[in-house]
Amino acid sequence: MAVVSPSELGGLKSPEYLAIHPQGKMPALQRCFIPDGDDGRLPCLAESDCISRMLMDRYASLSPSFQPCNPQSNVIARFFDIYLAPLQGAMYKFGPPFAQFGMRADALKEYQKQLSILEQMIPEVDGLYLLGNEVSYADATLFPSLIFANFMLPKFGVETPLPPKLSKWFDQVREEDSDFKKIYQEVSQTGESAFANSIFCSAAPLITLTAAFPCLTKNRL
Ligand SMILES: N[C@@H](CCC(=O)N[C@@H](CS)C(=O)NCC(=O)O)C(=O)O
Repeated sequence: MAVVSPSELGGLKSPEYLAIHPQGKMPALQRCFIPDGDDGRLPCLAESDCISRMLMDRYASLSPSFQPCNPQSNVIARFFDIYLAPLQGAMYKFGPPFAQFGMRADALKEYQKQLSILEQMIPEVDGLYLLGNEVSYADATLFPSLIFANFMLPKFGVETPLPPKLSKWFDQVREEDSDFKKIYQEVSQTGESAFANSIFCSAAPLITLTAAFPCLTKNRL
């Protein structure tokens, strides 16, 4: 599978990219890039949730399955997509609007409130992953975006970016699962170098993060 920056197609809002994703957002999947992917049904697929579900279905015979039919995993993933993901722009967009908010501070406060609600949805289970010993779609949905939140929130004065259960899980998977470790290094190194190259400025946040982080969504796993 090839990962291509939308800038190679003229940018997110170019006619070429809008033909792939009418909302001009990342990610989008061109099915011809996956083995046997261009089966004539849909040449392009937008929305990270739909891309992920298509891939889980297509590779269902491979392990791990990511538990695509587990209601608890799905509810965590859906909660994240609906209530947290739209607020992420407050951590990288240069100016408003930030979802329904005109002020960055209000959007960041709402993001933290939603994180605390998400925390209550995390079950008390033993095991490396959110739902126990098997990785699920919930892990794949939360992890890449929470690397970003963990990296960015302190730059806005938030000293403890992740609540306790999420923080424990986050540290565990990034240390003990080699795929999560790889994603962690990839996303955080991109952030560090963006700061080093002054794409960000902590004094006056900021930001052209969309360019710095090709995609912060679940299908990075
Ligand atoms: N619901 C969409 C959200 C996609 C999204 O907001 N992507 C961000 C980057 S992670 C983006 O493309 N932002 C640029 C913009 O909104 O112009 C999904 O999950 O695919």
